[in-house]
Amino acid sequence: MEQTVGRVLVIVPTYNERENLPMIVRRVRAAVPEAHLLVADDASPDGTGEIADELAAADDHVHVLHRSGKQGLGAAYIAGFRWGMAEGYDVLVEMDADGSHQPEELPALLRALAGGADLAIGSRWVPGGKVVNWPASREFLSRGANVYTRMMLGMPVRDATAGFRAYRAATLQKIGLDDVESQGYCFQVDLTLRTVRHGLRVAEVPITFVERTVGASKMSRDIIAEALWRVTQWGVTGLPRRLRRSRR
Ligand SMILES: Nc1nc2c(ncn2[C@@H]2O[C@H](COP(=O)(O)OP(=O)(O)O)[C@@H](O)[C@H]2O)c(=O)[nH]1
Ligand SMILES: [Mg+2]
Repeated sequence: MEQTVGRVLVIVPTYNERENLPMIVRRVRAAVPEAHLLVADDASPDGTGEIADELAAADDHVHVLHRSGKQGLGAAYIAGFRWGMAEGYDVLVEMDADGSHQPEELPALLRALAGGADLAIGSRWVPGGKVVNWPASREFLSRGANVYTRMMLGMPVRDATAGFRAYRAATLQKIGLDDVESQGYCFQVDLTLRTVRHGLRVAEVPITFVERTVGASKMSRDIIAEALWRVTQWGVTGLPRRLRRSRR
């Protein structure tokens, strides 16, 4: 597998995930033994950073990026991407620490890259995709966010907010990370839009998303507000471009 896509770095952003981190590291190491892991911890008050250090000390495939404080998922991933690209990884994977993204499904994402995709998204909202243990309110939020995103941005992507994905390093180089302002979960939509606008190939791979059983979600009103505001803004500023396209 790895021969076909090159060196893989799985980036796991953490904020208060001490109960989850050892489990997710163990599962990634078992599912894709060649891959390396980078834990990007925002100085979690619960000591996740120290646990990450212990895991890294015991395993040369595990690395830690300590950040100074909670700055959002987008900022943590950008720091992780930069670290991984500087280290020469060919594929940068995004994966939550809480078990929602099953490491056992990572090989399917990597296969999609090997098959020619520039970005492989682990999708809940394509045929075969599933969500386990979500309250109706959370499913409504995710489906609604994706319907709104598709309407505003006109992207042919069913799960643009998904956080389980694999990028080729070349994709991130092409789309550029320097001017990404998204801090929260709209970071996912932001990078998807950039990838589509660059004419790069996005593959959606069905996954089963399993809601966490331990620890707390960091989803918040502020994160939803940022996403709504930014997607609306991208939709409005991108409108002339969509109209030009549709006339052709
Ligand atoms: N480093 C860092 N990680 C974060 C931040 N916000 C969320 N995360 C991590 O991102 C992943 C997804 O967050 P989670 O709370 O599970 O979101 P949900 O699955 O949408 O409810 C988890 O691994 C979190 O620990 C942040 O501000 N900084
Ligand atoms: Mg979660």
